[in-house]
Amino acid sequence: GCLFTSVTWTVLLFIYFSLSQDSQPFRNVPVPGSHPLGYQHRFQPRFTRGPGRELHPPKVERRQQPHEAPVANRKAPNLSPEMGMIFNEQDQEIRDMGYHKHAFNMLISNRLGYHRDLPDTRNEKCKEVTYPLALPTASVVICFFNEAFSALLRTVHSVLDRTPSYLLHEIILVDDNSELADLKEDLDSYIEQNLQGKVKLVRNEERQGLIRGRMVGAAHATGKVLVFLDSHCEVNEMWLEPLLAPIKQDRRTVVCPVIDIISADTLVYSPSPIVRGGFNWGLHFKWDPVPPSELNSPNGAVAPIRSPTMAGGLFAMDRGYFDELGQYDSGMDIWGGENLEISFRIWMCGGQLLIIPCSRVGHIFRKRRPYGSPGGQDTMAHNSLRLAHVWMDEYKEQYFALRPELRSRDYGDISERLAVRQRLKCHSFKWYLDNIYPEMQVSDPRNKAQQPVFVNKGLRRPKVLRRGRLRNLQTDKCLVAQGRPSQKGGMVVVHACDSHDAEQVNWTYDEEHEFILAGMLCLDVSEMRSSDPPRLMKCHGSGGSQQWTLGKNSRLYQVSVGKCLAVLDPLSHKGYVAMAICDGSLAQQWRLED
Ligand code: LR7
Ligand code: MN
Repeated sequence: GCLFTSVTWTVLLFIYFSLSQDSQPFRNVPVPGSHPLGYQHRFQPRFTRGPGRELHPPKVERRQQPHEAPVANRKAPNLSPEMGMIFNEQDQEIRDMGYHKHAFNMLISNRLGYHRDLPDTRNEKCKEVTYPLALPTASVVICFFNEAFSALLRTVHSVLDRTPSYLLHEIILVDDNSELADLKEDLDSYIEQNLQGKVKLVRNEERQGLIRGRMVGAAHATGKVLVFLDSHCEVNEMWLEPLLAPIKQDRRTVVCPVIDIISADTLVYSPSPIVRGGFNWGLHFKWDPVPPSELNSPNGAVAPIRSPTMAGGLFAMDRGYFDELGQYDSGMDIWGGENLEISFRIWMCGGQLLIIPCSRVGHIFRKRRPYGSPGGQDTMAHNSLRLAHVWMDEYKEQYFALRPELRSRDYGDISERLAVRQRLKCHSFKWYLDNIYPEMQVSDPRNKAQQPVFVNKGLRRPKVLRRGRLRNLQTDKCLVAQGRPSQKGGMVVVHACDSHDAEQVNWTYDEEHEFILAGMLCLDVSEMRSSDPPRLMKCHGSGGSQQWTLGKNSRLYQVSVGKCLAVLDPLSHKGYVAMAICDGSLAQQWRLED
């Protein structure tokens, strides 16, 4: 089996390298200078782009780990558009099953293995900052439910690979009663064989959700500081010291790294701009630009930034302080709301919450959550309701104005949480708004229209690189919309080329690697069902399903699906096209011509 695997990998890598040629035009694409306002949605960061962006070369030879993915794999450039290439049915299955179960490209995640080098996304000045040698030790708590094995192990190994061992007290994995066989069967022995010592695995006998799950992890921890991470993260160079130093200075300081973006479709790691946490009256977390008054260092953000809220998954906090502050609300279920709850609590009860620009941790941003709650409840609403009733005083009316149906909804017993607020003699919510989040707009709750929203449209238009018609070399036909070119969800087909047909010559290919027809809709392939034919969809600007490369070898390669656009049956007048395994055949060759 082992021999077979290595032979297979050698063959795959050979094919992979020989096919990698058309990624060349996109190398050295600079990191876009991103403005925080470009951050439109937490699951659709807008500012990262560019398949095949040149990654930094490895700085140190990494330790050889005994039980990891095929060795040759690690030598591969860890990212190029071809990383998601589908070679056979098994690849296809891994990819589709991965999207279905995890909502990200598990094929690429598996190919990356458990270790990879990352671009150092810190500001240059961070490299000059020095930290005290004596810092408190950290217990890293990672709670997971049905996580992809490779993503979980890459999270764990990134911590082991990039944390000085004298600072890493332990890693505590909390399995929140996952159902996946590999997590149930292989994880123990993997830990036993490879991670003995630093990594502890705790299993919940019943699904608790991430909030109680983290409390379980914290209860097992014995290090001085708790560091929470999601189970699909990768920590970057020198990530921990900048988090520990401010806690050492003041134990009531809670810190978050900058959360870099790992693309769900390509697994490309790219930097986030420096933004801070806010929220809206729907009690959803959002990113805000940092007000100039909060930018503590004159040129570029290096110094800590006060943040009204945290995203939730990635932060460090003194363990004693975590207990003193009331841990979490154990009445909250599965997912949602705990991030705002702990943020309000930190500020209102005498602590502070900081974002540390020199600490970088990547997180896979998915477009949907791949799991629900056991009973199908809306746990976000339940949890938000609890936090509103405990912490928001009269301002909970702002929430109810948007969610009137929740006004009378039962939210369980909150007496223990009210007692926490009493015991800690916390400030009012008005104090929090006035002093910590003055940017928040408060409207008369009877006028529900006033939700602060970000306007992103028109801020940035990708530059058009080429335009013209897309001619298929086998059939000599051109790619057109099957119906009206403005019809969302419409299919594309090939049709006799006609230079008088304005629509045909109206394809544009832009710097975001999008193919746009008639300036309106983007050529898009469903990531969930990559065997569906491509369609014309609203351009979402976040790469993935709308990201294509057209190389010298004339193939129209879909980056996120790992396949090429092909004419299905060259003799049929129907002109159907589909995504197919790239084989270099004429049916898969296209020319974009004036
Ligand atoms: O029942 C569950 N049990 C779990 O153990 C459900 C989830 N989990 C685990 C899960 O496997 C994962 O490791 O909990 C972790 C977080 O769940 P995600 O990754 O589904 O959450 P998210 O990244 O979609 O959502 C963000 O908001 C959540 C609100 O409850 C949590 O605070 C997440 O930690 C948080 N993630 C981040 O802050 C990362 C950056 C995202 C942004 C912006
Ligand atoms: Mn997450």
